[in-house]
Amino acid sequence: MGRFGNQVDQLLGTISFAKGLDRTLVLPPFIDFAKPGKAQMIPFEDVYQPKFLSQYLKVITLTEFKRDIAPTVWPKESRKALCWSPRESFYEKNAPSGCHAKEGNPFGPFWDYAGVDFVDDEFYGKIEGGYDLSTRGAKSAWNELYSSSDHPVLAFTGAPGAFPSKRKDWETQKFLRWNGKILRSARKFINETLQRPFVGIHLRNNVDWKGVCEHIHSDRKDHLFASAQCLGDHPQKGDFTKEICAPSEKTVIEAVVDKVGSIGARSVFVTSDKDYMMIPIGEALTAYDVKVFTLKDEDPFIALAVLQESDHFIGNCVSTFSSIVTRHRQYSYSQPRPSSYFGHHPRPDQYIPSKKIEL
Ligand code: GFB
Repeated sequence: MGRFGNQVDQLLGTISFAKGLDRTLVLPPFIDFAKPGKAQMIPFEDVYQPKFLSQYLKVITLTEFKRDIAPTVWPKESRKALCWSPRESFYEKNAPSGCHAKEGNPFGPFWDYAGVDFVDDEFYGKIEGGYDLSTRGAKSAWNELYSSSDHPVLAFTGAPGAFPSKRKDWETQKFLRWNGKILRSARKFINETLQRPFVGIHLRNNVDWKGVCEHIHSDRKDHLFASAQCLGDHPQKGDFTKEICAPSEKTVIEAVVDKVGSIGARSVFVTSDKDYMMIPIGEALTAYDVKVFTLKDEDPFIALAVLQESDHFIGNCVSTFSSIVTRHRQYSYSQPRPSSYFGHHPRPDQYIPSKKIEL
């Protein structure tokens, strides 16, 4: 579901599901919507290294699965799609209700890429909690209803992982290590262009984002996308303001100048899906003799890999794209690398809003 940040979020839950059932995870491709028309599939191994993830659970690439496993273990006539409950077809009014696993974009292109057609459907809505194995009885229900001897392959029409991801699954991000080509490009850029210490910032400000931030008001209590990363689960670590979602130029500049000053940064690295604010940031930093850089023809994976390596990262709390960076920094090293968020003024961790008690 969604673009890269959303897909990684759901991947974390999917990893947890496969690990919880002691199943092997067939590494799915990432789905790229950058070009109009049919979604493009990016092989998992072109983005992350399977060997690191295999330190945590059993995995197999889709290529290996298609070549070595599927033809014998999952013969064509036994391929069933697994979805929560039957639904009507979007296109064929008279078709019986079912999973309609290959209907629409990116679903059709996804399963075509996997080389899979389904002969039937299975509905797992009967399992209380669904794919959330922390629900009492869910794990044993999966093992009973879908034992690996009767159902050697579970093929889901949607990722069996929550969105937004659950905090308990965040640490798994450390097993998602960029593919060598991405890492080399990021390190080359850092070594040849940036001077350490450097502050990395993510500015999420394309037109689609404006619509997202309109849903925020001061007494909003529930989360939006990745907002739990700065606000906490309750949420208890600050007020959910519009500035957290769509920081003004003033907020961005103040945060960057403040961080450059406090860590003695010598350069700033900016990524964005729209407005890099290069001129105002550059002007604000002239007094510090600090230069501001971006990647030429920014590749989102390389951009994320550079941000992960920064000495301090300032992200957008609501964006799942930012949360890839913050999770990596939090969990991949013996000492977490520092991150902060535009517009967020943290309250101490232990503060939890108390419920009003009527006496
Ligand atoms: O990753 P994503 O789900 O994060 O979607 P959010 C945002 C996409 O925009 C990324 C591009 O996957 C990238 O393709 N993008 C964002 C960027 N920031 C950058 C950047 O700094 N550099 C580059 N190169 N690309 C939300 C979703 O996006 O957007 C919601 O969570 C919804 O589902 C909403 O779609 C509108 O979480 O930021």
